[in-house]
Amino acid sequence: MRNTFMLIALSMVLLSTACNQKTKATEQKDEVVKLSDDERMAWWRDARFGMFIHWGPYAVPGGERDGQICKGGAEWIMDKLDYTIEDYEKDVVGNFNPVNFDADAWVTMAKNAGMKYIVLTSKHHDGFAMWDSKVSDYNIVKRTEFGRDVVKELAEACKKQGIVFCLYHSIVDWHHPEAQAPLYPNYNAGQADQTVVNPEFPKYYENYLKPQVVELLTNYGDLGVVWFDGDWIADYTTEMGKDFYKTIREIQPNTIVNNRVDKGRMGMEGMDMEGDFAGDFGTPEQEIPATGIDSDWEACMTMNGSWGYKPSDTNWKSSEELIQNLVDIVSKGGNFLLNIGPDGLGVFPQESVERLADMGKWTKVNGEAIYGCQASPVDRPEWGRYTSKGNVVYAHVFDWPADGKLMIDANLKVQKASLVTDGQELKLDGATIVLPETASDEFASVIKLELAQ
Ligand code: H79
Repeated sequence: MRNTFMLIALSMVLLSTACNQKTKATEQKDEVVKLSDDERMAWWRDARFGMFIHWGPYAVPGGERDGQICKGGAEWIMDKLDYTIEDYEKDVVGNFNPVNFDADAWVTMAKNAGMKYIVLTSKHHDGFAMWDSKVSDYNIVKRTEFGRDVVKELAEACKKQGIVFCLYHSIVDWHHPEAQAPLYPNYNAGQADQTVVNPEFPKYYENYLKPQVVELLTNYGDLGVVWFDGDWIADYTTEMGKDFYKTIREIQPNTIVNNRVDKGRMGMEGMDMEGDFAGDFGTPEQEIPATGIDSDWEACMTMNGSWGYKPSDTNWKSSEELIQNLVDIVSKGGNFLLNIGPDGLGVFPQESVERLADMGKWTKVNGEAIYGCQASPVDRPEWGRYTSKGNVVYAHVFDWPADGKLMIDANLKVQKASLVTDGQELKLDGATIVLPETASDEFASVIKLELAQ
């Protein structure tokens, strides 16, 4: 009885802080309820599936300049195809006029796909701000004919549709004079040669990078996550990282910050090495860890090979692969942040729209086996993956057995098995489940296993 009461009270606190933090913060500054780390992470751990959006002026050239196509991500075109700052401002920023941008439509597509949060690039390595910044006029409102505040429009659309709004922000800046260019042989020197030191960088950190993030934390309501990138440059230090993390949590105590705010990350694998580093979750990029990890993590991934819009890259992952990636990630205790690179007019590529729709169809039916689920309690089976929730284990069958017999891990004491698709109960024969002839889902068929108490 007492426990039930505590649970209800806790849910109310969680709900009210999630919904009203801004109101409270603006009306009665000292009344923001500071959550414990587990309470603060609760929505994110339940959400499991989010949308990454890489969008900026680089969407205009889409990875191509004078017939040349840049290698890798098209958001790197300024560096990869050697734009001067002046040429980038003129040819790329100068032609950015995304008249078809529709924040509500974007958020609806994320929501219908089953995604629970959106992470938008407020600034990528090119240094261009996608909001009406007072710190610098190198931003979408002051420098484009378009003139609209994209961060604001998306923040509002997310709030309206019940999606958690989050921002990606790059520490690297190829436009700010104190962050790089005149001091380095090329924009990327700080990455290639870790011995190059830029004595001006601390000024950029204090007077530009930090104030811009403070602006975003102050003027756009609650941010679910602040997602940093560019942590690898030698000029950025662990002292800055710890100061940044502290500053952010002072303004929004319940926000979540990724581990790239500090210097603990071990390469693309994304998890922190041993040591005292700031950050709330690990960030494997374009890869899924081989086994489960017993701490918070989120794998980010593209649908083709590029984060920014790149029509020349037609190497799209199939809907099946993307759905199975989501299942694989949740079976290992992680979140899936799946990227979209809208084009220069503000439209999602058709290939992405189709894949989002397929994922939506799947999550609508099988969402109970994803949201609020934890890692598999047993080793991964040959035919697919397991996820778990309390006393239930979900078997996600990727390869439907031809003989109609599904071998279940002997450590699972299954009392009842049923198809998630239609609730149909399945016959149990020891550690074997007797299946219908055809798979219940074309991508991943889910069987609910209720365990003995
Ligand atoms: O925004 C997208 C990319 O543009 C950005 N991250 C995603 C989310 C990105 N920037 N650079 N990279 C990805 C690749 C960088 C790789 C390296 Fe390193 C940086 C190689 C050496 C320094 C990471 C840190 C791997 C080793 C150390």
